[in-house]
Amino acid sequence: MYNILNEISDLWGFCPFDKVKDNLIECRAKSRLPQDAKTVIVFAFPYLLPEEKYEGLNVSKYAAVEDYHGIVPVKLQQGCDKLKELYPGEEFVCFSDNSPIPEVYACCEAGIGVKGANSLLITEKYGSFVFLGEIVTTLALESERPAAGMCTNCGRCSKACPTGAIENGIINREKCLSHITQKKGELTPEEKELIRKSGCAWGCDICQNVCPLNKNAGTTGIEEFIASSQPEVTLDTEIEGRAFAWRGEKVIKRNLELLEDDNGS
Ligand code: B12
Repeated sequence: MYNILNEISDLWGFCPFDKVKDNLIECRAKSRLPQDAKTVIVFAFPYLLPEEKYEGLNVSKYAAVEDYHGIVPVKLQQGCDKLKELYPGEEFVCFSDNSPIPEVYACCEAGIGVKGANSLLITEKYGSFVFLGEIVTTLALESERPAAGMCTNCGRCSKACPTGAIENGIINREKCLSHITQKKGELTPEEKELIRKSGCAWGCDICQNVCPLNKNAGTTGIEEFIASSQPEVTLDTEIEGRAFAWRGEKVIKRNLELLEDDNGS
């Protein structure tokens, strides 16, 4: 069984389903949860590239590689199929992002990292530059690692956040610049200015880049991410398969034009 989990990712752990069952996120995917779920097998997928691969970067690092929504679920589903062969009487259902599981919390319970004041999971090996995904199963599995706690709360992320979105270890998602870059329609002059100043047309990495626990974050070995890296997005970039595609062409183009305005002025 461990071989199957290691093939999915080198970073995984077990969280009892009971720990998350009262804090599930309301979403359509919730109906796919197995009836008698006992364990959430959580996985972290690193996506950080070597520094030289970020030349010209004008989107957040997670958006510089192919959209993980097309990669992580495939790896998880392959794992589910193999686990089902091994345990035919049990159910295995995978989720990532569009998931009823509060992923950061489940990973902390499984002991694969700590929750940062920036609300993200920080792992020892890859820092917070990881995507999360999970397999929810009826199989009862004993957690191997103790549950992890919080980061050191050094305050750097909250000080560096240009919108003041992080207060006392709690993030205000409406204020988060990543959220602002994803908003549809006309932005306020203040929001436009924030995007221009950040130089980032999609997402935001400021709270991650300043985190001391990310200082020695390891780079990804996942071929699909390495091969697909494209740090600079332009108005001509094919958006299909990119992290910003789901929001439609208008939003990323609007943001890119804001950055162009800045370069021209
Ligand atoms: C909505 C969302 C966003 C929103 C809001 C983010 C936020 N922090 O609230 C926006 C658009 C702003 C966003 C931005 C980003 N996101 Co986002 N996002 C999500 C998503 C889809 C849902 C999060 C959510 O709403 N959770 C529900 C809330 C209520 O959860 P919560 O605050 O953690 O609290 C719950 C638990 O902690 C738990 N809990 C807490 N304490 C306790 C105690 C006990 C005893 C118990 C039982 C439970 C419990 O209960 C709470 C209620 O359910 C998750 C995927 C997922 N399914 O989790 C990705 C996710 C968190 N995002 C991710 C990423 C990569 C990002 C960005 C880095 C992208 C970027 N570069 O721009 C930024 C980072 C911004 C930031 N600092 O958070 C990754 C994070 C990976 C990591 N290392 O942690 C995730 C996990 C997606 C993934 N599958 O990889 N995101």
